[in-house]
Formats: sequence, C-alpha cells, structure tokens
Amino acid sequence: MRGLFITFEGIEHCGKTTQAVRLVESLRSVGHEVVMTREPGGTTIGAAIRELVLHSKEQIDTVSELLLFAADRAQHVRTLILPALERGAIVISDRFHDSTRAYQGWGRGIDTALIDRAIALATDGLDPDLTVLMDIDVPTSRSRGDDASDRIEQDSDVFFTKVRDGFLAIARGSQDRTIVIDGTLSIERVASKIREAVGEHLASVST
Ligand code: Z5A
Repeated sequence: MRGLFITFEGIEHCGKTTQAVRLVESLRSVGHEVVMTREPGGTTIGAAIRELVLHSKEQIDTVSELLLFAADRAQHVRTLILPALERGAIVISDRFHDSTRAYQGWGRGIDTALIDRAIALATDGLDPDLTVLMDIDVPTSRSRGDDASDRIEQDSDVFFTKVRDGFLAIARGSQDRTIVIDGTLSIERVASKIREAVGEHLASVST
C-alpha cells in the first residue's frame, strides 16, 4: 500500500520544524515507519543547493532561484520521497511546493504559469495527502528570531506579508488537503490539533 505524504508550510519561525518533529515522534511511537525530510536540503544534492540558494553572497536572479528550488525538489521527489511512499512509509516534509507558490509566486511575483511549469517538472504531479499550514503574522515571526541568518530571511516585512497572504490563498484553494492552524497557540495545543487531524486522516484511508 502507498504510504502517506504530509507537508508542513508557513512563513519563517511559524513552528513547522517543532511540530514536524513532534508528529514524527508520535507516529513512530505507535509503530509507523516515518521519514522526516525538508526542502531545500532533503538529499545530498539538495544540501548543496540549499547552501547556494540560502547563503550565496551573490545576487540570485528570481528565475534562477525558482529553478534551484525546483532542482532540489526533483532530486528529493525521485530519490527519497517516492521510494519511501512506495514502500508504505509516512513521509513528513518541512516545506514542499506550496512554498514555491508562496515565496516565488506571491512574494517575488513570478508568473503563475512559470511557477506551475517548474513545479510540474519537479514533482511529476505528486501532491501532499495532507498539508499543515502553520499561520502566524509577520511581527510574531520576527519576534521569534530576527537574526536574518539566511539570504531570504533578510527580505522585508512587505515581502513576508505577501508570502503569508499567498499561503492563506493557496490553503483556501486546496481545502481537501490543507488544515490551517493558528501557530500563535501554545506548542502543546498546536501539537494536539495536528495529531487529531492526522489521526482522522489515517482512519479515513484505512477504512
Ligand atoms: N523557500 C522558498 O523560497 N521556496 C521554496 O520552494 C522552498 C523554500 C522549499 C528555507 O527555510 C527557506 O527557503 C525559507 C523559504 C525558502 N526562507 N525563509 N524565510 P527553512 O524552512 O529552512 O527555514 P525557515 O522558514 O526560516 O524556518 P525556521 O527558522 O526553520 O522556523 P520553523 O521551522 O518554522 O520554526 P521552528 O524552528 O519550529 O520554531 C522557530 C522558533 O519559534 C523556535 O525558537 C521555537 O521554539 C519557537 N516556537 C515554535 N512554536 C512556537 C509556539 N507555538 N509558540 C511560541 N514559540 C514557538
């Protein structure tokens, strides 16, 4: 049986990583094989792309940036995600294609048709079964860490407001797979809401 593909999305410091780790622990504790991964950087090639795209000192053209994220994803999907799903594992990815739509589409303003082509090439049509969008506002994001440790984090509040609006619009258009969670709630409350949603999803696919 094909496994389950879950993604976490949201603006920086929304709590994705904290919650993805908790969900992995909770699913492993009841015997599931879980692969936790991330974009960019889920593979060895991806780690090199991550370094380039997040830490390059040189200006990166917006289309080049789109294609670097797409190259990371193509390698990730074909060498890690699909093989794990085919053997029945649950794959949890910290970011996937919604990040491209939100950051490169809504944030950078790249044309939707070009974004769609890059995503289609990289994913070959793979969509998450379930996406958890952790929603926080930009001041909350900044208050959790404003060290601007990578190239994209140095972008303006206006940019991140567009990205957040993008994530919310994408969620409205993909309600069949997306749950939006208020990321300003306590870590415990958020974790419990996510466990509940994933539990319901697992129950619905096993009946
Ligand atoms: N990017 C892109 O542009 N296009 C693409 O296609 C893809 C990515 C795939 C990689 O980000 C960058 O690449 C990202 C988008 C871009 N750029 N930005 N900005 P990343 O995912 O590696 O890093 P990040 O987005 O900056 O996230 P992060 O710093 O790793 O944060 P997080 O995973 O969302 O949150 P966290 O590490 O779990 O928590 C952050 C802090 O908040 C930490 O101190 C926690 O203890 C605290 N926290 C967490 N939850 C709570 C709650 N509920 N209350 C209070 N405090 C909390």
